[in-house]
Amino acid sequence: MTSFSEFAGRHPFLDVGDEVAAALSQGKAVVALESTIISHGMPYPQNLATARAVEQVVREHGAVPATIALIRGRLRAGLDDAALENLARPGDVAKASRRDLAALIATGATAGTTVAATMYVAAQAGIGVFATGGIGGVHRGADQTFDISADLIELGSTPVTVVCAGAKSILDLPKTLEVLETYGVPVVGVGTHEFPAFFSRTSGLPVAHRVETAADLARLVDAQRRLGLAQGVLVANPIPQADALAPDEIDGIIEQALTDADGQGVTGKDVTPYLLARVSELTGGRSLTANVALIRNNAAFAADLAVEVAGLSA
Ligand code: PSU
Ligand code: MN
Repeated sequence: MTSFSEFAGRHPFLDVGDEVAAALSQGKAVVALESTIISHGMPYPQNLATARAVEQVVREHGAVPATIALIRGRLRAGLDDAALENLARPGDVAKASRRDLAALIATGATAGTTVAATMYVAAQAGIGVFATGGIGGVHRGADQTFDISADLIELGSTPVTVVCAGAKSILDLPKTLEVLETYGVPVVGVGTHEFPAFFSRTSGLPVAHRVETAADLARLVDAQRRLGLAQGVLVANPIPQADALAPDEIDGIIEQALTDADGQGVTGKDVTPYLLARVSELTGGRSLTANVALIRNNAAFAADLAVEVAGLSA
């Protein structure tokens, strides 16, 4: 990635990779991918293998991947392999949500971007579809801690469609859905009327809207855009049946991880990474296998969606 296209100059801190810029200027399908999942969501080297595999899945489904991160003080949409490796290797990589961007840019830092920060960058670059694993949400005990992920506020204010597998039950899922409703975010189930719980396909919690195909969803996304609404669309795509974990298997492990986080006094932005790592440890890697499978599944569906959306505006 040596030269940057027409986007250079439009945004003072954003570089869009050549392939991504070319696809955008030709109205072709592009899928944004986040990078906190690489830097803080999975262990090395599985994180690097997954980051590469997810880009490949997006390509196989006819779209161009745009992994987004902060690299030495510059926001980037579209990473080369050296940048992916830099984010994946244990080292001096920060976690950037929206509130961290200015400070990290000012110090020339390298960071994985959360769903919130990635949505901001995607919107700035003109990318409308974004795939991830799970979003942040309202933490359990939020009535005391007020720990509510900035991902939810971003979904309420930035018009990007985010394909996820629901949210992990490390979070308070009913409160997460309530906050999304308050912020006016459409939550759409893919082939389901239930909000999936990341490792499992069901949570017992209904979602307001359901689609069966990427083509159906493209019409919804197009209507949201033409309405001029500022909100994103949250797409809840359940983990494939074959990869799902039994809820009673994972529930006890999540309880244990939450107790451990409490005991260790973990707070603020460290809570989510701590819980993710602890759940992975306690399942002996079974959760990691499920995590990889659902991300690939989301990347495939997001690419199909981006192709459909591109077809609508062609
Ligand atoms: N949930 C997951 N995997 C992840 C994350 C959340 O199952 O990797 C990451 C995402 O990048 C998400 C971020 O945007 O954690 C949320 O962090 P916080 O709760 O601090 O807002
Ligand atoms: Mn938090």
